[in-house]
Amino acid sequence: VIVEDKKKRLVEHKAAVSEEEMKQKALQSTRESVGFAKALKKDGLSVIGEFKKASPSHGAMDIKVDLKERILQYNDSVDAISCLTEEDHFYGSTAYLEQIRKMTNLPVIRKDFIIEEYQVYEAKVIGADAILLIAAILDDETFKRLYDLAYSLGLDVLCEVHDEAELQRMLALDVEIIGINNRNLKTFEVTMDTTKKLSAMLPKDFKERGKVLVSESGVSTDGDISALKQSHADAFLIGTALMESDNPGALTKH
Ligand code: IGP
Repeated sequence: VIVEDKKKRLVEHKAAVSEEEMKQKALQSTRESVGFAKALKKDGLSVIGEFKKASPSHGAMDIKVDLKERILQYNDSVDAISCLTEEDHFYGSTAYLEQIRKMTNLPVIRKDFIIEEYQVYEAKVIGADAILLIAAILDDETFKRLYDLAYSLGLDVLCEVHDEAELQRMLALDVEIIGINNRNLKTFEVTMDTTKKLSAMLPKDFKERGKVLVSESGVSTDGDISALKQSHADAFLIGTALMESDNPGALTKH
C-alpha cells in the first residue's frame, strides 16, 4: 500500500519538477555532503535521531516540541538526523528535510520508500547526505542501480534488512552500511532479538572492511541500548521515543 501511494506521489512530484530538471539540479549541486557513514564509525555507539510526525504502527506522535526546537536538541544529542519525507503514512515532507538542512551541520538521511532514480536526485537537491534503501521492496538489480547512483552523487546509503535472506542479498552486493530493522514491516512486531540474531550472521571481517552496522526501530529503554551494544552495532536509529520526549538527551547519552 505504501509503495502504491508513493507511486502516486511521484507523479505529483514529477509534475512540479520534471525528471530531467531534477537530474540536472542534482548534478549541478555544489553542496558537499556531510559523511553519514563516517559519523557512525566514530568510537562508541552512535545515535541517529529521527524526525517523524506519525507512523503506521503508532499513529500520530505525541509531539512535545516543534521542528526547530527538536533539531536544536538533536544538534546537542545525536550524531546524525533521519527525516521522514513519506507523506501519506508518516506525515513527512521533503520540505521538512530542507528546513532541517538549514538548521544543522550533522549528516541528514532521507527516510522514504525510494523506488526510482528521481527520488535519489531529489534527495541530493533537498540537501540530504544519505538515503535509505529497503531490501524488501527492491529487487537486486534495482537496488544496485539506485545504490550506485546515490554514491555517485556523494550520498551514503543505509541498506535496510529485516531477515536473513535480505541480509545475505546485501552482503552479496557488498554494501557499506547495513541497517537491521527490529520492526517487522508486515506485523509491526518489534524485538531487539532481530539485531542480535542477524548481527551474529555477519562475516567476521565486516568491521575491518570498513562496514557499518545500524540497528533501527523500537529502541526506547536503556536495556534496549545495552542489548544493541552486545550485538556490536555501530549505531542505532531512534524515532518514536525521541519524538515523544521533551528531553531527548536523556536517552541518547549512554
Ligand atoms: C524509527 P522507532 O520505533 O524508533 O520510531 O523507529 C525507524 O527505525 C523507523 O521509522 C523506520 C522506518 C523504516 C520508517 C525504520 N525503517 C522504513 C519508514 C521506512
